[in-house]
Amino acid sequence: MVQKIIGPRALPHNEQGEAFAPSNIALCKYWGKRNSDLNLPLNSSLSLSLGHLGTHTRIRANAFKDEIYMNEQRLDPSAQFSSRLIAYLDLFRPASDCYFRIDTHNNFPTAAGLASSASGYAALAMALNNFFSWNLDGASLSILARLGSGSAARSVYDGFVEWHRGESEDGMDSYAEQIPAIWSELRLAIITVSRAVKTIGSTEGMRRTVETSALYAAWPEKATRDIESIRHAIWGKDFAELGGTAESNALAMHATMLDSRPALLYWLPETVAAFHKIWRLRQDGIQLYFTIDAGPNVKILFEEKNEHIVRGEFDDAEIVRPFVC
Ligand code: 2P0
Repeated sequence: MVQKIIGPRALPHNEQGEAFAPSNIALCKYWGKRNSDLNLPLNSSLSLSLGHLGTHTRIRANAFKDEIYMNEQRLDPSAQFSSRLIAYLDLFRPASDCYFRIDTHNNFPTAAGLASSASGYAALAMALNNFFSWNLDGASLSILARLGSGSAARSVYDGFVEWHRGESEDGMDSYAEQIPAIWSELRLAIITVSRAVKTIGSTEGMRRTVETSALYAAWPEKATRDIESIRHAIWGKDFAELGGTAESNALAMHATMLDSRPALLYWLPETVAAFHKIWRLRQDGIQLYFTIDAGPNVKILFEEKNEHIVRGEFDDAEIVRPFVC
């Protein structure tokens, strides 16, 4: 598959290649794979990129071995993070004795509990594209990023992004595209409930859900309907439809997790308390909606006019303006 995109590997390279990719939060979630080697999803998904919050990566040639630095710290090559990254680099080496030095920086607070794999693999695929001067288009970059981590397929663009699940077995039609809409007043707040590393990662969580949850059968169809509604909401700038659908989609994903054996529950008491607080404020007429990924931290969707309320009600909220430079 990689050869179909980049052609023969024996290319000269530049002195270095670098790129930035934003983190992203799905409004319609990716949950479940039909092929775990190629990260091919069972449903399409739709996300919002987080503007300036993301990963910057620089790649250079290195003698003798790969070296990976994250936020200036040299990583142990045998750590799980490094071996996954090195296996990804293996897909692109022009020769087996060609090594890389990777310097990667996440500018979002680690405490925010944002997944680093989405922006990380998108930035790496884009930095490789610059290093080898492949001149790839967005769809090809999205496919290469997807091979590192599914959600990275969406992080090669800013703004609203739809990742089409595709149908083909080789995954060449499973890539993301930008939805060219701008919604300057849209805001997202990250409410950090826990900084602990989760015990069950998304890859394992998805596998368990697909294999054991009876409710999962209804999920791909729900996701298809939700993407339709979110697209409609984006083009009509209908915030209640956007937020309401995103919230319902996240809760449905968690329902399939709860239905798994053994059950998967990523929520903490503080997570549920945040849900209740958001619902209470909504009953009082303040348009706040939440979404939540495979972890305990809550993301609130709101419009600019309610920013002071979110700041007042949620002390440690990290507020993101996805469409403001
Ligand atoms: C998403 N998540 O759409 C969903 C919602 C978590 C919950 O994409 O196995 O780290 O690398 O393809 O991309 C997290 O899954 O999983 C994710 P892999 P990934 O954002």
